[in-house]
Amino acid sequence: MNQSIDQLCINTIRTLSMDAVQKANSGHPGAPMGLAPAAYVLWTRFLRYNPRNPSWADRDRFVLSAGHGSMLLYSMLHLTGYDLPLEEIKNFRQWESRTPGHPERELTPGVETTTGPLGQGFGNGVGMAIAEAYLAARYNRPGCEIINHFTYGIVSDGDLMEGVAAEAASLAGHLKLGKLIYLYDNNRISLAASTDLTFTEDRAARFEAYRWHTQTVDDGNDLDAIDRALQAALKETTRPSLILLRTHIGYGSPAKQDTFEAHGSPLGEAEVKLTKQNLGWPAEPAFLIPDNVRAHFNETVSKRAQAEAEWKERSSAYERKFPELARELESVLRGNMPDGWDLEVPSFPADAKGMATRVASGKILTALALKLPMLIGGSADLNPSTYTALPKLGDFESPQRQFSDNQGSAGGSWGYDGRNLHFGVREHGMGAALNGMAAHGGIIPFGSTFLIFSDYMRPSIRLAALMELGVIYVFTHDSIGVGEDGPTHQPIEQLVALRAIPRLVVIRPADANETAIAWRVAIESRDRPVALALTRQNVPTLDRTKFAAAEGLRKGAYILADAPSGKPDIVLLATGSEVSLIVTAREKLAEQKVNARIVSMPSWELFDRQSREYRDAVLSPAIRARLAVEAGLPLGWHRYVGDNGDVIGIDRFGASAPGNVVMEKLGFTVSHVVERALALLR
Ligand SMILES: Cc1ncc(C[n+]2csc(CCOP(=O)(O)OP(=O)(O)O)c2C)c(N)n1
Repeated sequence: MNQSIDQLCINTIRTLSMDAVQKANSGHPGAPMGLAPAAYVLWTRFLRYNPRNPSWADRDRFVLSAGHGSMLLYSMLHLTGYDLPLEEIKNFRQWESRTPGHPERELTPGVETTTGPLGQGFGNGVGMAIAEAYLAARYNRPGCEIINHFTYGIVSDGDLMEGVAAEAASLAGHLKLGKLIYLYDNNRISLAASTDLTFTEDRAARFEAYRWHTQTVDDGNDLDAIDRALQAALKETTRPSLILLRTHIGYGSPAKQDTFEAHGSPLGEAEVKLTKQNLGWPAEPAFLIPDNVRAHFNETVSKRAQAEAEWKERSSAYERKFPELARELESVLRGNMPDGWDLEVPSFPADAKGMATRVASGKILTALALKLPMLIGGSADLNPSTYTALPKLGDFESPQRQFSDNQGSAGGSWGYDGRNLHFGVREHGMGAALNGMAAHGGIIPFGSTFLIFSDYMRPSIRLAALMELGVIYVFTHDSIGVGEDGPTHQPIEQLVALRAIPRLVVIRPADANETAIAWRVAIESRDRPVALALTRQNVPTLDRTKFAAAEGLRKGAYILADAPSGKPDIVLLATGSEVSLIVTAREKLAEQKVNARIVSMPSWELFDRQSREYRDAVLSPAIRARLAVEAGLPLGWHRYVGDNGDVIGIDRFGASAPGNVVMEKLGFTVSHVVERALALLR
């Protein structure tokens, strides 16, 4: 093959991708074929990584937001020597292979984040750049840059069309994240059509308006032009970069280049042959990697991996000069908690008037943040309502930005060492960025909004669960108890919808002390996201000398108070604000000689993890009269109350009126609980 070594490498990437898709008879060959030159330049001249240590903390991050082009990433990971043998490439999209249809974090070494739902990766990259900027600002010292890396990404038409990318781009531009560099695969084709039918805005102008640095490269095969654009992007330090790269989907395929047929199905045996011929490539064998291509990649990669060796030297110097900071950084990167991290978490005295769990949460979060430098986050423009500001711990903003009006500032420093993220009214962008922050490492991210708007970030929450990321969501205004804002703001099906996401832990604490335990569980949960559902309205702080300790929350459900004999006539279950209803209902029932056990059940997921023995001890399946009370959709509760049990829930939308009135009208009163309990016993 009479081709330059660059060309041979690029055609190897193309043909590996084509062959893998063809063998699997499924997948997306077109994007990898068009993007091969850009990926080649990026991996051989720019990215700093070490395939032998994929989790090296200061590596550059790479996000393939267009996850359908996964074969591009797998080809690169294989050629650059990650632990991804050719057998895995041949096993693309097969059961238990490490080359799944879309890139999956944790499954494939070198894959930083799970992508596939378009736009999410774009937002993850923004979160990674936020994490890098924070850790750099906190731990670097003049002459000692211990954290200093870039976040690169490849984004597609689909990514840029999705709303989540618009939110994330707007945020990144505002934050002046200069170390974020995206290559946009401008191939003018998406899954079902030419972008002439769908996507004709001036993308460069749009990103300029977001205050991004944009460049256009007209020829996606021009390695020098790609190189120059990436160099210029590196030099731009106060704006994220978008390089609009004109590529051709299915490049080299005589019949399918520039058509949407190249997007999502194998080229076909005959077309693969013709394409290889066109590229000056032998038809056989499939999965051909010429020896000189192997040698070239090996040589290049060993040079690139030098970066880690140099970093280790810098690390040793850093440890000598700043031993305390170095220790903190190491433990933060490992995800270890400092000793006594929860010692300052308040406990709350019994109080019949009580406190909203969102308010308790604010006090607890403030105490935790003082001990945990890795805990950073904020809300989607709702801090005054969600109590998620960290007072005096700084605002995460570019040090370059001048503010004429700093209302809403949390106080403390302005800069990338600020712990308060002002996400703006961008729930979905926030969700995607939180995932990127968690995936980056060194951060425990939290994000907050009203429970009703969890719907706006649900796709990101699902991915956090899929990726096993320890993101914390603070969802306040968790029921019709919200009141006057009315049905648009009153969650009904949101709790159940969140519980439906596998691996997500949903916790709806009953009072201030349960909230303190819930936060501990959330901090400790480093491989599962946790959603806290908190009240807007006051709830009584239970007297724990009369009721079981709030520690019981760790088990998901626990007996607050039992029938005197331990043999109740009825079991009452409730979560969150409704726990106080069953507490009083128990007293009323006792007046009528009915013995009730009351169970606080803040988390189904935590409860389901307990032994059968424990679960039976709490629910007593032999007792058929079981009543659950929750101000949300009753769906799912019969699993706990049984076929003969009953649920007081809500299967309609809420209403606009004061919260206590809406609660009363929809049946959340002690007398209604008592009435339904007695009905069950009859
Ligand atoms: C949120 C979301 N919606 C829809 C899809 C299905 N889908 C996969 S790729 C794609 C469009 C592909 O167009 P483009 O992003 O331009 O990629 P290219 O065809 O250039 O590879 C669509 C609609 C998806 N993956 N994610």
